[in-house]
Amino acid sequence: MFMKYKYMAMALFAAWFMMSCSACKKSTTDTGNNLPVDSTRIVKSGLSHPWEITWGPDNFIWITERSGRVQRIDPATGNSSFSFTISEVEANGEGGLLGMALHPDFMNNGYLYVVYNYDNSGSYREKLVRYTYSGNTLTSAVTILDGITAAGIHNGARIWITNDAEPKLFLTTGDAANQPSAQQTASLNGKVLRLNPDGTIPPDNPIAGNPLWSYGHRNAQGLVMANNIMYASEHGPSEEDEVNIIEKGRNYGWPDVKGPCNGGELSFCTTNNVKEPIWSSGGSTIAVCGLDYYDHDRIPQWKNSLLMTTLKNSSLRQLKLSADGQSVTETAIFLKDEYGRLRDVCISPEGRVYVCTSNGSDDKIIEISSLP
Ligand SMILES: [Ca+2]
Ligand SMILES: [Ca+2]
Repeated sequence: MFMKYKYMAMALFAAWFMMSCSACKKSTTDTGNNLPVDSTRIVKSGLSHPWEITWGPDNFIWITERSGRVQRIDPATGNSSFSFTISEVEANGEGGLLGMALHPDFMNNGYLYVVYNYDNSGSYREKLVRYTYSGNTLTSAVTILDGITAAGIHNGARIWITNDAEPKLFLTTGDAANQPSAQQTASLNGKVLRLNPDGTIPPDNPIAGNPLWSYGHRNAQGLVMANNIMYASEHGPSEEDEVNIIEKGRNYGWPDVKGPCNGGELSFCTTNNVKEPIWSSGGSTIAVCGLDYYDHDRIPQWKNSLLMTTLKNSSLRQLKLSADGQSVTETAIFLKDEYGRLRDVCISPEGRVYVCTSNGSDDKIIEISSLP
């Protein structure tokens, strides 16, 4: 009888602990503050604010620079075999040419998607445009989505296209310095948007006729899908950078909630079913940016991890995932202060990792082939 009550008390305590601790940060282990990498190699230098680096199905690195240039770079030599400048791009503060993605069937259709900021009759705006790569140039520009508000800060924007029979295009947008827009479902800002690659709106989006997929985002600049889970990294204000798992129709809290739900945020979180981050930076920020998923034998220490670049903290962060991908179990820091601000990351099919800097002059692409 005594044992029965003891177990009941333990179960009640466990239930209370789980409820009261729903806002607690998941326990993660920091395995190192500045771990060494070896076999780094400068692939390319002389760049200016590279924003996107992505590994193409042609085994070249495709890159955008904020001023409007798209290039195709040979990862072995650093030679640029193709360069095209989008003249409409207007770089202003953080704005300019931002994310880029190649269609899964790029080798056949040549579809290349870019998102950039431009001047629309005196208004600074953001749009998503599809080009066709053909004859070693970009032709046939088609506007896929327009009318996103842009500003000198908080423009997002990463693109992810799923590799399905019917691919879907996801785009992160920032609040463009207008915080309430993130909670307004009619606004295109502060969202993860979901479109068909031709710009039409999928019928199974959360709100009919609306590209909104999730909302309450401040400025997400990293986006990757792995094992059917979509991860996004998001800049916090003076605290609480976030990594989120993006789910259909969910509210991610901004500007009412920063990082996990706690203190005065709890009632908003309950009322709005806010989805908490799987990782956040706590009381300071490191300016989290490009995100990719690593699961290759070449660097076994990084298997089943998110790799995330940071600007302010000038590092590459490893976020080791749990087996189900739903939480972060360990974090580690690499390349800290070695190359300056790091903007984006991509991974080759052979498991080599590439990062690009964002220092503003003589920016570089750096290859990491192994860890000690
Ligand atoms: Ca959030
Ligand atoms: Ca909070």
